[in-house]
Amino acid sequence: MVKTERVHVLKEGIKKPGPVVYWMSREQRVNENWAMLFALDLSVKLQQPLTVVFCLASNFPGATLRHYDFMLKGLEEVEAGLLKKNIPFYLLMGSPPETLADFIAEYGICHVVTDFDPLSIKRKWKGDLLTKTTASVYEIDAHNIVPCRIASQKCEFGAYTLRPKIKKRLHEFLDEYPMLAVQKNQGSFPLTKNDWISALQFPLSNPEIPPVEWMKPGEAAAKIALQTFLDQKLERYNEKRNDPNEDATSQLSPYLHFGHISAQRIALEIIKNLPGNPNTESFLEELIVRRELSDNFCFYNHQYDSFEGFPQWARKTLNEHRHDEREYLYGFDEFENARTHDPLWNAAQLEMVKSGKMHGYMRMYWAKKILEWTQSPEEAMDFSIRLNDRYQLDGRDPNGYVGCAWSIGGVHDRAWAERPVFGKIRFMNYKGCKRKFDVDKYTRKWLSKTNPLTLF
Ligand code: FAD
Ligand code: FO1
Repeated sequence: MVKTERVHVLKEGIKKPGPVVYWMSREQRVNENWAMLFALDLSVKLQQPLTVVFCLASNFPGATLRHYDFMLKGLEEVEAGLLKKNIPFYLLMGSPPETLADFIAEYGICHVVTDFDPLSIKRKWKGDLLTKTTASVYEIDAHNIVPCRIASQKCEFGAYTLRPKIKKRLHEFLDEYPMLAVQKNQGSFPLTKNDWISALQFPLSNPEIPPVEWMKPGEAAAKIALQTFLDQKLERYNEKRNDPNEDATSQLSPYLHFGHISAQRIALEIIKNLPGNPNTESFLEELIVRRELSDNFCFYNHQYDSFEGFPQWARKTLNEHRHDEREYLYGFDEFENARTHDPLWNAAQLEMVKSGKMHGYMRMYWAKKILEWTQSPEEAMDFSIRLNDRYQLDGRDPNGYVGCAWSIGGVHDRAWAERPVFGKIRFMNYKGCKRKFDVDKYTRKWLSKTNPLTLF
């Protein structure tokens, strides 16, 4: 049922009968989740009970109340959905390797299924777990339509090199999901409800950053957002997607980040809805090629969030311009509080702080100006990633690290005409934005939302 190309065996454990656990992490949904489907398949084949756990790490890098609130509400929906399938769901508090290893030992678990994630923190969690358990451990790529390890076995130069590799095999993997069956026997695992009130009792970094109100978390809300995009926006996507004054994009990135919906479901619906249409093509280019390119970069380049991870040509040109005079220089607080000389940049910062989601076009301008107005490209990466992860609902994601590295370090881009500070890194400026959209309208909207000195 689940293609073997999606399955990667992290550890062949001691062969003995015992329950199966799905350690849910990236794909926080019940349905249309290949890791969930694989875990139930395995438990039926072994005639062993299946349970699902989520390890809640209180110190996930960059995560604030805004993110934990969105994520935990989505997980509450997962619990309800799994109860209907007679599959117990436990929220384990504490750092995953230890809490999970204790759970495995306590219940004599013999098979651990988890979902693919290229980020360093997940590699570390899984690496630590392997040293603490004798159970078999399987990793399922339920995020990418063409599994990351299958699409390419190396770090790709850009979309133009990955695209043909994905297109060649897309038809094999872009198939319909089977329904998740009801578990016949959950064994000795009680179908209890978790204590969601106390789940958020741990000390949160930046508790002043409030949950977003305009976007509802969870699997059901993600499906509604997809339907809204299909019904009202897809046909204008090409024409309007780069205009930050228009609500013309899918707004699906937070749902994809937390796994409330799969890219595969989105692609299936888009193609069904508007086959062979240029809007469909350009949307799928972003959803499939660009998104899978981010996982490819983070998986094969462990320095995905730093200057050292930039391509050689970019490091060379940035080094050659390291000592160029900066016309403006700002510290982290000035950026965070939207206190630069540029009202357009300040407006983009406030859109992110206030709404939790900066428009895609503005993210490029926003990050490139941080390169222009900081002491060094290293500092630019540090500031942009910290701000992106702290305020973006879809932050802390391979797309974010690659987005910053593309903007500041030319990752997946080519060399452009040389200029101060940027060297040959692609340049963007206010004038370029003015040619693209009504800058005053966007600036007025977000600067009027609040006094920049009081973010909330
Ligand atoms: P749509 O245009 O509707 O796109 C649909 C989906 O395609 C997105 O949800 C996303 O999964 C994917 N996608 C679209 N554009 C890109 C892209 N450039 N790279 C990779 N995938 C893409 N995306 C995040 O998910 N999290 C981030 O933290 C993030 N930070 C970024 C930082 C910078 C500096 C830049 C330049 C880009 C960043 N992006 C990030 C990529 C992109 O801006 C967002 O994915 C997009 O704006 C999300 O809005 P949407 O879902 O409405 O996009
Ligand atoms: N994944 C977990 O397994 N446990 C967590 O406690 C956790 C917290 C968290 C907070 C914010 C956030 O943006 C992501 C978080 N994730 C957590 C990871 C997330 O589920 C995704 O897997 C990755 O961030 C995407 O690569």
